[in-house]
Amino acid sequence: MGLEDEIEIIREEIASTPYNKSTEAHIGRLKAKLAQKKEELEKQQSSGSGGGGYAVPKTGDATVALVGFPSVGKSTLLNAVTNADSEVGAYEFTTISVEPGMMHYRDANVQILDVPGLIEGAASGRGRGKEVLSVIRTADLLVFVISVFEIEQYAALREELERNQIRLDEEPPAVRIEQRNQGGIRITAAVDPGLEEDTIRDVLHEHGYINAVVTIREELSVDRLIDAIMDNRAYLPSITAVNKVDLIDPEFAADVKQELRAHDLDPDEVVFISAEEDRGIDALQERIWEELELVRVYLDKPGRGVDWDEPLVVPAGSTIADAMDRLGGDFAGRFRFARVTGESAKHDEQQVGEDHVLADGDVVKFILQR
Ligand SMILES: Nc1nc2c(ncn2[C@@H]2O[C@H](COP(=O)(O)OP(=O)(O)OP(=O)(O)O)[C@@H](O)[C@H]2O)c(=O)[nH]1
Ligand SMILES: [Mg+2]
Repeated sequence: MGLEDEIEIIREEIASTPYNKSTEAHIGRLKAKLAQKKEELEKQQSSGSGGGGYAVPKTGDATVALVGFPSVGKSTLLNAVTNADSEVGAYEFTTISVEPGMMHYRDANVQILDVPGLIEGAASGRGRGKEVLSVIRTADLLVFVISVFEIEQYAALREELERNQIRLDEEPPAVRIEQRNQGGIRITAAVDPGLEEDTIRDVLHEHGYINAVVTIREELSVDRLIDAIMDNRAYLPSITAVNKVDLIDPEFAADVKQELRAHDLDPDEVVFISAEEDRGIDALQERIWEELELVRVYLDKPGRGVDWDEPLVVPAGSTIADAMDRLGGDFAGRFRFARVTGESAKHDEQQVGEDHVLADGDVVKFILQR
């Protein structure tokens, strides 16, 4: 029996088992087994296909992937938000490889990747799905691009990614698993974990854990527990751009909104655009910027003053130490303190240490040992 058949049999058993307290542990074991088998299958397939050709080097301060079916307008959008010159065509699969572009926005450089149409069935290794998915995983933000006439595609896109271990708009599970040499599986939960201890133990056993300390800080489902155990999950935020609004008569706007709600999209959350007519592009760029949660730090360089053109761009929550990491060189070893002016500082030129958390627009002067 091949792996595919084994997977199908486990799937069927899960589907035909009613879920309740007495079957929870059993279902947990089945789901854990399923996750393992799927991973095995994935390994088999990727070793055969050779891969390659889709590794896009990350450049800039953050990377955004445009994800959508063929012909929804991804290439047109890429051209509208960046300085790239991506191939645009009126037929499907004109984008034969990932097209990168750079979006300059608010003094930051955001790499935008136009990935080829993510087709249904890609998960099973057909088409270019695997390569496309591997590029998507490395992004910091996904922009789903759908046409105003094909809103139903949104669910298919999300399902495709979900099936491929890309978790959208959710935090990684607040679960820590530490291997031990003895003592069996011990569970500490800061909150009600939502699962029976036996279920948690069985799922971990199924994944090969014999001795471990499991710390749980959220209410879990079996699926979330498995996500916590597997280290191949990607957790990505997403936004949705609804394109080709120029083709919609204003009197149908209400229908479009209803259609969006019917497909689990909040009309107030999506960004309406016309990539072709350059409408809504500014708003989309602003949303991308907001979702990336970046912080611009302007460096006051000795003898040269503040560089207002090219800030250091770091994720929100970054500290002075993180900023030095980003700058590289032998900064950290010579660091004495920094002077910060801006939102994060109590007053101008506040003297701070490595742990100081930076805010957008801060001006920083590093004081180093000579
Ligand atoms: N009316 C209108 N047409 C658009 C808009 N955006 C794109 N198009 C057209 O839609 C067609 C497909 O656009 P592309 O940008 O090539 O679409 P794509 O998503 O890159 O397609 P693939 O590369 O095949 O995946 C082209 O004829 C575009 O001119 C828009 O906002 N309004
Ligand atoms: Mg294209």
